[in-house]
Amino acid sequence: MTGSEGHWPGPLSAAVANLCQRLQPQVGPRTAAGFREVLRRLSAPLQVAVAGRIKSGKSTLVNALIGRRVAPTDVGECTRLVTRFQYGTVDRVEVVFTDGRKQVLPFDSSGTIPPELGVDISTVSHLEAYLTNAVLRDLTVIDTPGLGSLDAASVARTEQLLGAAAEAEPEVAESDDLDPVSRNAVAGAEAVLYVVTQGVRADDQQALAAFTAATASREAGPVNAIAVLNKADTVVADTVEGSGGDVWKAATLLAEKQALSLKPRVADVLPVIGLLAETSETGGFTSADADALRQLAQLDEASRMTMLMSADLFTAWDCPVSASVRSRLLEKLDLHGIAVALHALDAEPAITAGALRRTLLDSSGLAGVRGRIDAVFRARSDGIKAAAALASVTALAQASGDPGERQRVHDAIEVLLAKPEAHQLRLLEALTLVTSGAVDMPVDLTEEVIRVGSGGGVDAQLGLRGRPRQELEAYALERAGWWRSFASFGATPGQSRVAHVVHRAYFLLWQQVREGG
Ligand SMILES: Nc1nc2c(ncn2[C@@H]2O[C@H](COP(=O)(O)OP(=O)(O)OP(=O)(O)O)[C@@H](O)[C@H]2O)c(=O)[nH]1
Ligand SMILES: [Mg+2]
Repeated sequence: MTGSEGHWPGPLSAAVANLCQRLQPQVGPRTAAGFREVLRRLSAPLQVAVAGRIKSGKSTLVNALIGRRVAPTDVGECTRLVTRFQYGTVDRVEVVFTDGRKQVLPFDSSGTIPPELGVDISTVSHLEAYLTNAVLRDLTVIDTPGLGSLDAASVARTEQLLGAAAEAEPEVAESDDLDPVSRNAVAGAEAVLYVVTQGVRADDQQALAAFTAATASREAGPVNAIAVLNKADTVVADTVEGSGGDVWKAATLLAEKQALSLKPRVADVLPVIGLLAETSETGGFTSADADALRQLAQLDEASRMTMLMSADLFTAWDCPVSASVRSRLLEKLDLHGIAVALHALDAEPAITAGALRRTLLDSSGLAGVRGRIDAVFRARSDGIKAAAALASVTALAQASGDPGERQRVHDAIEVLLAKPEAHQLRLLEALTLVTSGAVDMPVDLTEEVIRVGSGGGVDAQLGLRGRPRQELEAYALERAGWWRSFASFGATPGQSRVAHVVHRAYFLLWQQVREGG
């Protein structure tokens, strides 16, 4: 699919695609091959990597998002591999070997990718899963091995995907004419859903920074990264001040605190209970489960309280529901989910299994995560993809080793960026400079740059959601003026560069308000 009439996600991507097509005859064969790959990716769905530390619940969330329990969780060698879930007309999994060979894998009887592949895993590059699920039509979801795992090879795979290992590991593929550096430049994910659990560690920060830096030449953190605080159900409410003993409230407060330490690298940290989301979204919650819960709801208060104190007590306590059924409930819902279900049954004893499933889904927080994915990723995929593509184009030219070629590519990019419709790309670049710390800005100005650069509609970009037009217009003009003088007086060269871009962004917003009204 190198075709000239690809369907791009929007005008920016189309402009970058056009640039690649025009440059193709003027560059060497290797760079041209890279450009073909860039073009292919530009017309493909946005690639979102789900990343995070080992056992943080990445695969569980992937399943919840896709709506099918297809990624193996917990054990097996698959959890050490990168798996790309993309749309296909027939469900199919392929093992892709480092030498480019592919081998079709059967799903196991429950429709999951078999946790053991039966091949030498050190020869495997990654897995490609094609699924008919509608969610994947405009989003390719990439499950990754945990960062911080003991197994260096899996970490390397993830880092390579996230772009952290720019010059790393020459996993040479003979099947195409791209060298490793170039392949890496175009292979990285375009956006990341970062999974943390209670307590953000220094290496979480590092991984996110690496991702931002790798895609950095034109891309930004808060534009293409969101984080979730997974396993919200396991937060001990009493340890979080202000939670009033409520688990969800405690998790929300914790997530807000983590947002402070992860900002400005991510747009948001949202609490989520991946396990409940997975169980309720993938058909894991059955009417037999509902019946078992119904029986448990009838126990006397004291037994119920005791059983809900720990997983051990829950399965070991003497009770009419069999121990194996209880373990199954634990596996699917964990204690908090069971408590949520029992609550719902108390409130409405005749509640149907379907409604119970819905209650569990609602309490998982998945809707909030989906909403953010839509707002942050999907709505901006044109800008994100265009920026990623430009970063790849730049890296390819850099790697070519031909100064003339590098100059031609550089000039073409400058021409592109000078166009008004490409200003969004400049803004993304400015955002990156500020959020990565490359340009030092006072906190309030940093926030402003992020706001202006993060899209979501003119009023949101101006920080005046839902305000009348006159107010938007006046404010845009006032800030445009302010940033212009900031660019000229009293700013460092880096700040001045950013300020020019922000000034112009406000000016374009002002125009937009005037024309829109
Ligand atoms: N209580 C609870 N358990 C969860 C939640 N999400 C995932 N788990 C459990 O955590 C374990 C690890 O989940 P995975 O989805 O395999 O985690 P992962 O991050 O993909 O793990 P690796 O790929 O090995 O790094 C599984 O037993 C899940 O059932 C959650 O929200 N709450
Ligand atoms: Mg996993």
